[in-house]
Formats: sequence, C-alpha cells, structure tokens
Amino acid sequence: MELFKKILIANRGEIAVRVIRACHELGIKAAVVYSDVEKDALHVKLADEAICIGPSSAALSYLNIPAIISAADIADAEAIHPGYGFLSENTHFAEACATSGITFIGPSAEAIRVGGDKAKARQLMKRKGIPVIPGSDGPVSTEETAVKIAKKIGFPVIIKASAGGGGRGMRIVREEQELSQAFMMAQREALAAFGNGELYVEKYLPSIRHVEVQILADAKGDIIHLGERDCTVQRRHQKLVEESPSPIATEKFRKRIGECAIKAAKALKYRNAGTIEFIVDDEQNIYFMEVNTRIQVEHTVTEEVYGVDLIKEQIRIAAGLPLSLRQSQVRPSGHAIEVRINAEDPERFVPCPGRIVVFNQPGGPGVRVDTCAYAGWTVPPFYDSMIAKLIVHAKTRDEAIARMKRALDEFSIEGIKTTIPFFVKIFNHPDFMKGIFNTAFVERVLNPEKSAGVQNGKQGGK
Ligand code: MV4
Repeated sequence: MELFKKILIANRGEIAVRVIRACHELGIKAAVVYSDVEKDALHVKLADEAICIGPSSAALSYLNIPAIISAADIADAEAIHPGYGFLSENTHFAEACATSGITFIGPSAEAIRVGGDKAKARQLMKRKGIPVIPGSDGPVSTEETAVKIAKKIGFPVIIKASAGGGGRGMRIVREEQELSQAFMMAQREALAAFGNGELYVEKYLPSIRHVEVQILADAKGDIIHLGERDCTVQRRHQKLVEESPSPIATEKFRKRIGECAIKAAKALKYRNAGTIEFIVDDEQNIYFMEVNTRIQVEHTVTEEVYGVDLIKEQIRIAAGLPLSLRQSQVRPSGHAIEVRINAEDPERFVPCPGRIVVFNQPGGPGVRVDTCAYAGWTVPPFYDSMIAKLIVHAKTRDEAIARMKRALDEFSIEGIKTTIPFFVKIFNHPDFMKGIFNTAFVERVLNPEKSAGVQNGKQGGK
C-alpha cells in the first residue's frame, strides 16, 4: 500500500495549514481551495497549488460540493481532507467523493450518518451496553409520549434534537406543566435549524463535565484510543479551553472511559480518526453523549501528550495503511492545554474582524501555535472568528498553567481585539487551578455576582 501523491484540502484557516504541514512531512503535495476574498490567506501561500472555487459566501465556496470535486479533478488529487466544519460531516460530500473516485479522508458515509443522528447513535450505544443517560428509547414524536417518559425518569428532563448541535433545539424542563410548550419550541427550533424536527428525551444532569476520547481505527479493524480530553470550559456551547489529561482522570478512569469509546467505535464499524463524547457527573459516572466523525479543533492536546500526529494517522488510514502504533504503545506524557484565540471582543464575545497590524507569537519550550494569521493579514468577516490556537505542554498541570500564562503574556496581537484577556482571567482563577469546575464555570467567571450562590459539585481528586 502506498500513500497519496497529492491531497486536496477542502477547508481554510489554521486547519488547512495544519493539514498542509502533515502532507509535506509525508512527501505528499498539498492543493487547496479558496474563496475570492482569501487570495492572501496563509493556506494559499503554503500550498503547492491553490484553486479559487467561488465568492466569499461559504455556501458558494467552502460548502460548494461540485466546485470542490471539480477542483480535485483539475489538481489531479487522489484524496480530499475535509478538516473540521464545512463539509467534514456531510454524507453527500463523502458519497460524491466516492462516486468521483476520490478518497475521502474520514469515516464512511454510513458512520457519518449515524453520528449525525443523535437519537439513533444513543439507541445503538444503549443496545451495545455502553452507558447512556436514562431517557427515551430513540426518538419521541408526541408531547404525550414525552410526558410519559418524563414522569417515569423524573424531572428535570432535557429535550434534545436528533439532528442537534451547538445546543440548538435543546430545552431543559423542570416540571410537567412546562413540557408541552418546551416540546413545541424545541421542535420548531430544530426544524428551522436542521430541517429536521425529530426530538428525544433524557434525564437532565445539572452538574457535569464534558470529557471526550480520541480514537483511531484502521481498515483492518484495529482500534486504539488516545485517552481523554476535558472540554468542560465552554460558553454557549463554544469550547474555549481544552486539556489532556482531564483533571479528574485517574488511570482507572481512563481505562473505563477508553473501553467505552472503543466499544462505541466498534458499534459504528468506525474507520479513521473520531471522537466519542461523554458527559461525566459529580460521581464520575460516564454517559455516552455523541460521536464526532471528524478531526476536531482540540486534537492538538492529544498530539502533544501522546506524541502522535493525528493528521498523518488520518492520511495513512485513508490510504489503507495500518495504525502506526498499538494500544500497548500508547502512553501519555505530561499535560497539554489549548486555548482558542478568536478575533472577538473579550467582554462580549462578538466577532471583531479587521486588519492585523502586529502579530508576535510566543515561543520557547513546550509552546505551539497553530494559526493562519500574520501581520498584515485582514481577518475576513465571513467565516469562523478563530484565528489561532495556543497549545502548551509541560510535565504537570500546574507547570502547563504557568507556561500558558507566560505564553499568553508574550502573545502580542494589535489591530484587532482578541479573546486573550479573557483567558488571562481563566488561568488566574482558583477553581481552574484546582481543576474543580463544571460547565457553568465560564458564566461564573463572567458574572461572579449573578451566580454567587451557585456552587460546584464535589468533583476532582486523583
Ligand atoms: C445534557 C446536559 C445535561 N443532561 N444532557 C449540551 C450540548 C449537547 N451536545 C449536549 N449538552 C448537554 N446535554 C443531559 N441529559 C447538559 C448539556 C450541556 C453541556 C454539555 C457539554 C458541554 C457543555 C454543556 C453546557 C450546557 C449544557
């Protein structure tokens, strides 16, 4: 089996740059696509060739399936790397690649389909003996059924959209009389956002952490996991800080959650890189939440701790090569933390595009910056506002935090506002330093007065 000679990258920003680097280290030519406002983008400069596929609007460029397939044909690329977002979890795109004889660097269209249907994925995992939060067995089509289930499992419950993502079509219901209206609103919201109003019901867990497991699976059916990432620090379903290992993980916990993730990957007959997301409650119970059938933004913290290049593994797997390591060779070393730096006002988190005048990035031991930004580049207003990921790696969590504070202090960006000042607050917060927090943490940092009475559960401990 041989690697590809040329790959087309159907993405932009830092992830396109990240994939170009993996290609070049593997001796593979990298072709990219770009929209007509991105002639000066870093991914265009670093690629071996670049093809303009349409105007600024993502719908007409980075989401334009026929244009991207044509670009792969013109470039004579044997495979397409979709990155994250855009077409990375689009079954039509994975199928269009196959039809055109192009290898899609990712899982099968069928695995993407199941991953995108949260009620179905949950039902499958439950059937395979993976713990799920008590709730409906598959989708719920009427309010009456929802009431019946809610009474059985007890309030509060949470109504979720099968096609859900980003918290849309989600409603917490505290008592029976609220349920009917919440059901209708969730259905309407899901229909508007996803063109699919299907809902399901779960018991609502008030104090949780978000812990996910990186898996790799090759064509032979070998599956390994590369431990967990803790993504509990979020605001409005946008992850802000990710770390590996999780501050709550012991070796025993890692073994338990890793085994759940491998079982889930087997249930999906998974191939390539994927993430199994779990909710962990204050008693360290693990519950399957959903599957992400793409490389994720936060893959970097796993790379740092496990010394594995996940993009290269994705490419090798897609080319039919075996995993480059076995589970017994997977060993964590130290602690890594990532922050997502956005071109946003750090007080209100509203996008703040514009021309970057100064861009001096931090360096030194254990510091990695994955970015598409440079001095003189103008952040376009049409796409995601993330312009850089700052990743630090050190022996212990405390040293990683100290290194992150040092690197944030060195980072000098002028001309636009960024979320760097917000992260300075996070890394100086006593609860973050202790590793004791839940998904309400960011709101508590931003509104200390409003949530003064809200206390965390009894988490943490090694
Ligand atoms: C939950 C939950 C509590 N109980 N499900 C939010 C997005 C979607 N992926 C699932 N989410 C949640 N599901 C039950 N049964 C709380 C959340 C949740 C959350 C989950 C992970 C990370 C951050 C979150 C923030 C708010 C709510």
